[in-house]
Amino acid sequence: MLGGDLAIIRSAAENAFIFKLVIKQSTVQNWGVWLGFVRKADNKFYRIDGTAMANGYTAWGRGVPNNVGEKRGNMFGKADWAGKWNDLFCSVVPDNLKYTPVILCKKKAN
Ligand SMILES: [Ca+2]
Repeated sequence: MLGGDLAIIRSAAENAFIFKLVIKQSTVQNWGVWLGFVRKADNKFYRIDGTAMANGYTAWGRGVPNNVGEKRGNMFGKADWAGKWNDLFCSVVPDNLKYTPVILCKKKAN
C-alpha cells in the first residue's frame, strides 16, 4: 500500500486542473483515471470523503451514469469524452489498456 486517495473534484476548475495532469501522463489511455467517488447501495453517488454528490459539481459524459452495477468512477483520458466522468465496474480486466483507468498520484513532498 503506497497510501494516498483518489481525487475528489468539486468544481469545473478542479476538473480542468486534474484533466491537464491526466493527459500529460504517458500511461493514460482512453479511459483515463479513477476518481474518488462511489455508487452506494441507494444507487446514489458519494465522494470518498462520504459527502453526497447530488446537488454538487459533476462532469458526467453523455448518457452516464448508465449502469447500476458500476460502483466506481473514472475520468476519460484520450478519448471522445476527454475530461468527462463515467461510472465503471470496480474491477476492470486489463485485456486492453485503452479501456483501463490508471491511478493518478501526487508525488510525496520531501
Ligand atoms: Ca458507465
